Amino acid sequence: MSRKQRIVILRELLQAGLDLLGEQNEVCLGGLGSTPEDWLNLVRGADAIVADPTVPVGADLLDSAGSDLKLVANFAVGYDNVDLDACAERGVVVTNTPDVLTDATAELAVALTLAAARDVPAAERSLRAGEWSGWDPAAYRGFELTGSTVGVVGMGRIGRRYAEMLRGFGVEYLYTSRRAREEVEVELGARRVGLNQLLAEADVVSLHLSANDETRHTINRETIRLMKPSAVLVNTGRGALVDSSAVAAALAEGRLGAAGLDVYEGEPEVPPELLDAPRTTLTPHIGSATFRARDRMAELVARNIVEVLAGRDPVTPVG
Ligand code: 8YV
Repeated sequence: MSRKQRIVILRELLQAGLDLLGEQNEVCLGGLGSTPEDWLNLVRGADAIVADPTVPVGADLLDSAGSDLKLVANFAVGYDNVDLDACAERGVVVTNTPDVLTDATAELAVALTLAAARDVPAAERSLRAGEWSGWDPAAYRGFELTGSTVGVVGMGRIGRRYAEMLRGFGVEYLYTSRRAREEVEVELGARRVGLNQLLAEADVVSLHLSANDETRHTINRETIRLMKPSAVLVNTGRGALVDSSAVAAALAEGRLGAAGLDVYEGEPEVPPELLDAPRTTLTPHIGSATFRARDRMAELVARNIVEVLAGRDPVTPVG
């Protein structure tokens, strides 16, 4: 009888995914509280590993898994936590969960755009604190999205969906992308420009880049100087795209209008300077956190495992 395949879920996989893994496999769960030390032990002898953005997958983990390892299935579309070279050197396939979270993440970017522009969290806090003393024409004023210029930094799947969702606001679009995206130019009248021009002209700057050495701190002290003092910055990509101290300082000094952020460097810590900064809407990395998207992500993780362990091609390989 052939041996059971060992699938190690380093933290958590939703039931929708577990249901597809089948009883013929051995499935081990680390749980949300598991530590890097636990992971090194758990992976021993694994045929497949399920990771997520909080689990760095590097040479040490791969070596601890050993030579049976065939697949790292990342429970996310972003895979900056995975050392792709180390996986390739060991012949380990890497997969992610694209498409199924595009709508959910784009919707959160829209929500953050509006919430930050109108500073909904501060208004809500003020109401709850009993500070609302009646109608005041000068109070609680924010920025209006209608008719504004929206800069989409990174016109991939999520950036495009975000742009499409804003159509009803009659906005103009600028975008950056490694290559021209004819579809969005035709569909939305979007203009491809360099980053500096986008930052100088946009009323809203929404980041949809993957995190790597080139994109680290795309928004920093210098690039913020190019932005309008009323600009709204939105980040649903990765925390590393933004120098949070520079953003917090610019907000405090009135050199930036507002920020809606879902991701942070060093999660789950949130840079304290952001917590103290005015006009910030901060959410805890919930871009894909809808019932539908998370279930479909979990299913895609499982489908990749089933295919690769059966010796077939992965459904959504990376690289
Ligand atoms: C979360 C994401 O990381 O897919 C990504 O890249 O950032 C989000 O979907 C994911 O939900 C955590 O598992």
